[in-house]
Amino acid sequence: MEQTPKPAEPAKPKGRKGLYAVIGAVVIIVVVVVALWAAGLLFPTNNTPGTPLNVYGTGTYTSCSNYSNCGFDPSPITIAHGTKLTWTNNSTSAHTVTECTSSSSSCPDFDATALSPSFNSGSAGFTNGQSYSYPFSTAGTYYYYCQFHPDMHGKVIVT
Ligand SMILES: [Cu+2]
Repeated sequence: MEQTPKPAEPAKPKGRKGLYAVIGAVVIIVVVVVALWAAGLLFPTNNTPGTPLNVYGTGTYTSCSNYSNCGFDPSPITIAHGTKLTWTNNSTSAHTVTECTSSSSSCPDFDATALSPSFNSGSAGFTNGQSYSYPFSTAGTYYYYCQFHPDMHGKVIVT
């Protein structure tokens, strides 16, 4: 009987071990993405409001001092990690939410601009009716201030 040559089998990708590694990697990626999504850390720029924080102010700010005629309320605030805070400007001036040193007595201090803050609403600030949100994923105590009115300062305790 004549033997017909078998067509060459397609090359196996990388064997079963390689396949399992790929499947494992895909599963891990899916789990991480779902976990981040559940924690609200994915798509942080969406419009879902977080825990509200009032940025208030009256007058000309020439004598702006926290807890009298301008500031962040409530402060301090205690939240669970994974919670997003949303600061809303209800005053007539622009303000910033800018992380600063971890010492309450020196926050804000005059070196705060050198800190490379981990959260910062931006040097342009946000104006009346606008909001700035930041999701806090890591437990700790955070301090922040307003770059325009350094007497405005706040504290966030993340558990
Ligand atoms: Cu301000």
